[in-house]
Amino acid sequence: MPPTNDCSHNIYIDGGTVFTMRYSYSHRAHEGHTVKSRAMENHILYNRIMDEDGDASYEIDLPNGGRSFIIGNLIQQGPNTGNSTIINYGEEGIRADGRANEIYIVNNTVVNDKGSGAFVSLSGGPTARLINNIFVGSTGGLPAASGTVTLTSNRTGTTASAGLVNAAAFDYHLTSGSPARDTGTDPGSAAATSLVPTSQYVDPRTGRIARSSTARSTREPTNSSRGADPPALSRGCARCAGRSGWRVQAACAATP
Ligand SMILES: [Ca+2]
Repeated sequence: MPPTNDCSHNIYIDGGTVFTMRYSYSHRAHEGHTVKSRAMENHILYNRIMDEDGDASYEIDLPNGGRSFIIGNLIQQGPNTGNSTIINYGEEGIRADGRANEIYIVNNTVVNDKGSGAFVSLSGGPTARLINNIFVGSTGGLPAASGTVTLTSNRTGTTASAGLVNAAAFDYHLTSGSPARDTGTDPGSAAATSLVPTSQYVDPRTGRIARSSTARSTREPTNSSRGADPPALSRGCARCAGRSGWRVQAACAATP
C-alpha cells in the first residue's frame, strides 16, 4: 500500500553546510518530496530515488540552490506524482548566505513514468551541467542550453529506446544491446570535485554497495549510473554473476 500520512518529505534537510546522501533508497513519498535539502552544498550520489506507486511531489528538491552534485543515481517519477517535475533547483530563491549557484547532474538514469513534465527545472540562473544522463519516458523537460547551461551526451526518448532490462519492474540495468552503452563523455570536474562516477547503487537484498578500488579512464562512464568494479559485483550480486564486468552493468536496482 502507498503511504497515507499527510504531506511528508521522506528526507528533509532544512539548512546546514553540506548534505551528503549516498548508497541509499528513498521511495514512495506521499505528497512531499522524496529528497529535499536547503543545505549550502549537496552531494546526492549513487542512490535509488523512486516514486513507484507513491505520489511524491519532487523527486529531488533543492529549493534554495547551492552547489549541488547529483551523480550516479536511479531516479523514477511515477504516474501518480503530485508534481510532474523530477529534479527541482532554486525555485524558492538562491539563499543569500554566500552559497554557490551551480548544479552538476551526471550519469544518472532518470525515468519518467508519468509521461510528461520536466526532468530538470532550474530557477535562479545557475551554472548547470547535465552530462551522460539517461532521461527517458517523456519528451522535452530539459532546460535549454545556454551560456550557463551545458547538456552533453544525454540520452532522451521513450523508456523502451534506452534498452533497460525491465523498466516496468524498475530494473534499469542496460540490455546487452542498449544504445546507451559506451556513449558517455568525460564529465571532467567542477569546484575541485571530480564529476566522474566511482560507484553504483546495488540493491542490498541482492548484493552490496560496490565501489571502484582503482582509477579508470574518464572516458569509460556511460549513460547510466554504473561504475563498480567487477569483482565486487560478482561477489555480491547474483543478478550480476556471469556478466562480464562493469561495462555490462547499469545500477543493480531490481525491485524486490
Ligand atoms: Ca514529481
